[in-house]
Parts: sequence; structure tokens; C-alpha cells
Amino acid sequence: MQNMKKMLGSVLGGLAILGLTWSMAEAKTVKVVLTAKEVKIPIDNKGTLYAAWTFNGSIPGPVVRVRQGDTVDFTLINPKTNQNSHAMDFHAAQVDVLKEFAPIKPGTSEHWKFVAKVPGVFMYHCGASPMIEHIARGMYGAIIVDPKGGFTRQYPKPDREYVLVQGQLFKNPDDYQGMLQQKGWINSLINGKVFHYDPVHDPNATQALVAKPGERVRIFFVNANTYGTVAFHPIAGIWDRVYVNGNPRNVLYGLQTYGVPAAMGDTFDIVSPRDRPTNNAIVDHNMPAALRGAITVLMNTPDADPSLGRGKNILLK
Ligand SMILES: [Cu+2]
Repeated sequence: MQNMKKMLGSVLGGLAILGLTWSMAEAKTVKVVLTAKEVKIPIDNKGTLYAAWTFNGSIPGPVVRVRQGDTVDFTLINPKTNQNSHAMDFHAAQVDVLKEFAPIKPGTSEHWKFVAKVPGVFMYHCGASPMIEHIARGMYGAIIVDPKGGFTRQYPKPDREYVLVQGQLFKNPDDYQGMLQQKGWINSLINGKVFHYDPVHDPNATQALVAKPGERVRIFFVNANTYGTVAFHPIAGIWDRVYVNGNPRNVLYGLQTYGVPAAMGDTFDIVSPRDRPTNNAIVDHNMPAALRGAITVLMNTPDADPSLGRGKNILLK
């Protein structure tokens, strides 16, 4: 009996440690280091330079991708060569706005952690004052929190994935009062450029999103406008599914247009006809935004480059 108890004890002990090891292996700590960079970068396909404020020197900043339950170990660096304080506001984090999200001065850095508890696609942005200027100048990006449960019937594995982040370009981002009234909004940016992936409207555009006919294309979309809802619509197509906030539990079927408010992220699946090559123009159907640059072509052809919409190529540079 004594031996039996001993044996049972060691078996249970072994299981507990196994369980612990298993759950530790499941949730990872992901190091994310972003540097605030005030730099001139091209904001269209012909290379027009713009005095942007960025995370890591690009608009949008890098895509951060973790799994639900992971810990994001975050460092923000504000080099002393910058003129302005900057901050980080991850919409995927549940922390203290006055602490973690507080601005830091040039020549300093900050370090904090959060557990990404809710799955979806979330905006991140600089929250330093005036926030309208820090966002308008380009300090935003997307963080994807993949669901712990993985793919399901409701949230099937896509064939391709793309990230699209829409923002605005203002003629004078120092004009705080003007921007509050949306004055001087001259262009819309998709992943930091006007008509970035639209060779139809911009002869200088060299890229488009690609897929093979019939493939499920999943678009992680973030509205980084300073103001206004994006009327997200795939011309010549229908959204097969829309996951509100990118959460697989919030699924809608068969939508033509779905409104994405400022500071929201939603996930969109589109499946083109399998029996023929087609093109879609993915637009903000608010005409002022579309015609100022928010049009993205998705080409569905049998010879679609297999490397695009996968791995590192979900945000096309
Ligand atoms: Cu900033």
C-alpha cells in the first residue's frame, strides 16, 4: 500500500511537471524592439519624400505577430537624434495608459511586457501629443494575435495572407487646427504609399496582391486614419467571411462592404472563382479616400508567385 501511494505520487508528480512543461512550451515570450525614427521616406510609387515619424523607419511599422497567450516583451527606443517624445499604444494590450503608454523623451527608452490575451488584428500607434500628428505622420502598424485554437471549420487555413494598413497623408501635418477639421488631407496611403498596389491608377506601381483562382486570401486590415470609417469593399468580389476585430468567434458571411472605424482592425477572407482568372480592386468605397490612393489590386491568376502572401511576404514592401 505504502509503495502504491509512493508510485501514484510520483506518477502524478510527473504528470504535473509534464503539464507545466507543455503549457510553457505553448506560450512563448516574443521580444519586440521598435525604434522611433523621424525620417524622410517615399510615400508614393515615384518616390516623393515626406518627413515621416515612424516605428523602425517605415509606414506602417513592422507587423508584430504572436499567438494568443504569448507574452510580448517590448522595448521602445527614442534616439537622442529625434526632436519629439514618442510612445507606444498596443491595442492588443491591457495595461495602464498613464504608465506603459506614457511618452518618452528623445535619448531614452522604455521596457514593458503584456500578455496578448485576445485574438485578432489590432492597431498599434504612437500616443504622444498631439496624437493626430503622430498618427498622421506614420507612427502606426498592425499586431496580429493568432488564435490559441488554431484553424477550425469556422476559421479555415487561408492559402495566402496579406496585411493592409490604411492611413492618411496631410499636406501640412504641423497644422494641428487644420487637421482637426481634416483640412489638407491630400492622399490616402495603403501600407505607406498612395496607390501602393494599384498599377491601374498609378503607372509607377509595380506590385499587386496575387493569388491563384479559387484560393482563400485572408486580409488583415487596420484603419489607421486620424478620422473616419473605411468602407472596405472588394470590387468584383464578395467577402466570403469577415472576422470582426479578427476574432474567429466574430464571424460574418457574404458581405459586400464592411465598415472599419478608425483604430479598428478586421480580418477579411475572399475566395475568387476557381474556373477563371479574375482581378479584384479592394477599395475604401468612400470615394474621396479611394480616389486619393486607397485602391489595391488583387490579381487571381494561375501563375501567381507562390512566395507572395506567405511567411515574411504578408506585407509587401
Ligand atoms: Cu510619436
